[in-house]
Amino acid sequence: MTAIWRSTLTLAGAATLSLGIAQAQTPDLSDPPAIEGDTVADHGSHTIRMGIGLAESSPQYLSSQYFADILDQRTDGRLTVNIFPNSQLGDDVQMMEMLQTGTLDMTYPSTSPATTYVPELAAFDLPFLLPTREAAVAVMQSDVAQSMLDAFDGTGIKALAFSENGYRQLSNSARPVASPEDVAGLDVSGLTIRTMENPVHLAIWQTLGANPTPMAFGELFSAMEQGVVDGQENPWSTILTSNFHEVQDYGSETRHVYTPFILMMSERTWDGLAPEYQALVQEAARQSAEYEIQLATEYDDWSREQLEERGMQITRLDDEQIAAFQEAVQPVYDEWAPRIGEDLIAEIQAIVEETAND
Ligand code: TK8
Repeated sequence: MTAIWRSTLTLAGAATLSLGIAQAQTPDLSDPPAIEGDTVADHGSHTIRMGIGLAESSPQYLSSQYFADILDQRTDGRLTVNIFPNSQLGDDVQMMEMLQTGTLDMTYPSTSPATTYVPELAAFDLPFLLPTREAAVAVMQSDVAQSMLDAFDGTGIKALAFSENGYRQLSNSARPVASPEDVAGLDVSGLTIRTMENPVHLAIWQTLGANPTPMAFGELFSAMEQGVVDGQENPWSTILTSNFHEVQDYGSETRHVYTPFILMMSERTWDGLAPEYQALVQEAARQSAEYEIQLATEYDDWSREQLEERGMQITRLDDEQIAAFQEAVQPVYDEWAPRIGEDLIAEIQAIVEETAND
């Protein structure tokens, strides 16, 4: 364990004490894998600024800290990564633009707002495409996914690795939701739902009869607090680590989309690194992405239980109820599959099938 890693734990502990909350801040998390490999030769010192959307307790942050530790340890402190959490430097869209102009070195967005650079990424936004985490991981590790990363070449962004944001679940402040009718509100109005800045997500919630409002993640908490939107959708871990339960009474386990993250670097920063440093950054990105998926997995069900303990009323949906949502969003497939690419979607579905047969 390096000093950087230890300081994270201390911070988490301090937060627990000052809030006086007995509840655990994180589940029992796996320790990061030991950092192995030789120290690379001295090619100069660089400080890398990384902005991320989520909080210090999130798998996104913890794995970024591991990424930083790998670089630190394997360069004798010559590559330093400073992480800025909680969207303090901007949202996913802004931080990707900062990568392009070289005003920020690294960020860790969801794939959904990155579809403006690589349209094929929208395949991940199709609802109910990846039924299991196993299938999702197999797709993220496939050649199909690698070519999506490669497709960033020339955009000003070097895409390094996929990892897990996770299965998205609906939360809202108005009512329990167990069906598409509950979203649309037959006798009342449709829920106003914040979505990511992505047209397929907009289509999903429009089709379900909600009033979707695309909005930056960093503005979401106060938008919900002030009643500008009724709800949002994100993995349980994000709902918990971003304290959304303080302003959202209801949750529904819809699992409607599995969203990946992509760890990325400014091409300008990348081009300024010696080849040996580049290779190390790429390797550390893969290692930390793998660790992130593990942490996200450990967080998922635990976060739902924590949210329940903290008073959120969570509706579990049975297979039939999920099927009702799946049927209701079929028009999204009809509209978007041809635009995203039928062949690409078929390739992804073949990988999904393979994992089901294993
Ligand atoms: C964090 C975002 C976020 C995403 C969203 O930067 O915007 O809802 O799920 O968590 O990538």
